Formats: sequence, C-alpha cells, structure tokens
Amino acid sequence: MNILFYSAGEDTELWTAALREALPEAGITVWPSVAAAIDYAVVWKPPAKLVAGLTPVRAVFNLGAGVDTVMELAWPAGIPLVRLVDAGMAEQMAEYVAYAVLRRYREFADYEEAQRERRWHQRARLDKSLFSVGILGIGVLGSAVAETLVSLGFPVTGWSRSRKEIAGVRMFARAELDAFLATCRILVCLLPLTNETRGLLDRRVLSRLPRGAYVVNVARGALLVDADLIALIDAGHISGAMLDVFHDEPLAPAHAFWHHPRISVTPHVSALTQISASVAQVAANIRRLEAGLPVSGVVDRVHGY
Ligand code: NDP
Ligand code: OXD
Repeated sequence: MNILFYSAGEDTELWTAALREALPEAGITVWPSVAAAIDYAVVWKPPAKLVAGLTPVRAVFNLGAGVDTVMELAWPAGIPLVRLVDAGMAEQMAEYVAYAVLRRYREFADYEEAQRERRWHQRARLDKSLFSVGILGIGVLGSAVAETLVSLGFPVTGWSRSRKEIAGVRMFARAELDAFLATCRILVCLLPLTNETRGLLDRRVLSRLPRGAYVVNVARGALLVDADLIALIDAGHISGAMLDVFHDEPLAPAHAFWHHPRISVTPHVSALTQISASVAQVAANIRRLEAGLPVSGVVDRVHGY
C-alpha cells in the first residue's frame, strides 16, 4: 500500500514517522516526490498541483476537521474525502470556549483593566440564568462545547442544519436563525466554512443579537465580516469578541483586530491537531477501507462539510 503525504507548514518528519509506525506495511511518499501508484493521500492544505498530478486513489484524508481548503480543489469525482472527527480536538475546543465564556461572564477583562489602574472595585454577580450561550453548529465540536457549558450551569442554545438533541440544550433548526440569535448573550461560531456559511456573521445577523452580546469565532475567519463586527462593537451593540480564526492567517500586523480594546486574538490555537490521535484515526480508517468497511468523517461534497 502506498500513501502520498503532504502537510503545509507542519512537521513532515513527525507526521511521517507516526504514519510509518501506525502502518508499517505502507510505503510513504512525501509530495512533491512521486510514486508509481498511490492508494491513499493524507494531506493538509494541499496545493492544486498535488491534486492535478494525483493518480486514482481510494481515499483522501484531510488532516483537519475543517475541509474548506480541500473543497476548493478539483478532486476527481467519486473519491471519498475523509476529515478528522474529533481526534483530540473536541476537548481542547471545549476548554477554549469555556474560558472565553467564563472570562466574559465573570468580567475578568474588567478586573484586568482595574488592576492596570490599581483600582479595587467589586462588581455585582451577574445572573447566570440570564447568560445564555448560543452555539452555531452542533456537530462534533459544537456538541462537546454545548455539553461542557451545560455542566458549568449556563443556559445553552444551538443552531444546526438538522435539529439535534442534547440534554439541557434548547435547539433551533436552520429556518429559526433569528429566534436563535435573540437567545445569545454569547454567540459561539462552530460552523464549517461552506458556500452557505461564508460571510454569515454580517451586520444583519450580528444586529439580531441582543445588545451587549459577545462573539466567539473558533471556526473559520471567512464566516465573519470583520468590518461589520468592528462597526457593531464601536456602536456599542456588541460588547466584544474573542477570535481565533481569520480571513488571512497569520493575521496581518496592520489588521484592526490586533489593537481593538474589545477584541481578544489568539493564533488559531483553540483546537490544535494532535499528531498521534490524528494518525491513529487515519490508520484505523485505512484499515477499515482495506477491509471493505465504512468509515466516519466522509465529507458530503454537496453540502461541503
Ligand atoms: P461538524 O461537521 O461535525 O459540524 C458542523 C455543524 O455545523 C453541524 O451541526 C452542521 O449541521 C452545522 N451546519 C453546517 N452547515 C450549516 C448551515 N448551512 N446551516 C446550519 N448549520 C450548519 O464539524 P466539527 O464540529 O468537527 O467542526 C466544525 C468546524 O470547526 C470545522 O469545520 C472547522 O472549520 C472548525 N475548526 C476549527 C479549529 C480551530 O482550531 N479553530 C479546529 C477544528 C475545527 P448538521 O449537524 O445538521 O449537519
Ligand atoms: C481544523 C483546524 O479544521 O485545525 O482541524 O482548524
């Protein structure tokens, strides 16, 4: 069995060593080297040239949960594209969002500002039962985030294409977006970037949030219209945002997000890809495909995620 490997900006040595250990029977070629016949491609942000030169493969594995960059490429029809499903990211995402929510709810940013000014000021406790967190996208990661927030005692609402069921979470279906938005003191975005979701978080949608709402985007930067978010924060409608993902990464030094006093920026770290868990999942899926068994994480090419 031959595997073609490519990962943009990742540690190729570590990935291929882990792949060799998990699949000792496989030959591994690192693109742009070529092998006579390739059975599986294992890629992260592959260039178009890799796809153009690919001989027919049994499956393409995307080394990430989000498939927006692979979906832009012209893969031959009929080849399963398989994404990572959790693979150690759900726990990290739940930690990150719990931090963002607690930071906002317990007003830690205000205490940090007070400390800078050496100001002793105890703020009144906010009513948690009124501090509802809404999650856009109740998939693998959104569900883990929802369960964590429920366990912390927050009222939680969720919005997804098909209506989901999680104990303690009030769910909204696709057509109910405005009703969902009205529930959100904090809005967490965990949607995939697709033709339907690109630019979803624009002035119209963000304006539907209650005054003072806070925005957390941990999905993809292109879901958000940056200028609309800044305008609504500056107008006082949105109280602030914690952003982990951006249209262009790394975020340009001149971008307004870096120095906006109400925006916190992290460099796409809310859920980092874990080499050992990811390789274990890819290897298990390859073994299942070799045995003629179905695998989870196959991307729906029509819906784009
Ligand atoms: P899933 O595919 O499991 O979940 C996606 C969710 O979004 C599903 O609930 C789906 O609905 C919903 N959805 C998709 N399109 C629409 C739409 N048009 N309208 C309403 N709901 C929609 O993905 P994951 O949870 O695994 O990952 C989510 C995203 O998180 C990834 O695509 C990626 O971009 C991002 N990510 C970011 C990371 C980071 O470090 N910042 C790390 C990992 C992922 P339904 O359930 O009905 O299909
Ligand atoms: C992913 C990511 O999609 O790391 O897995 O952003």
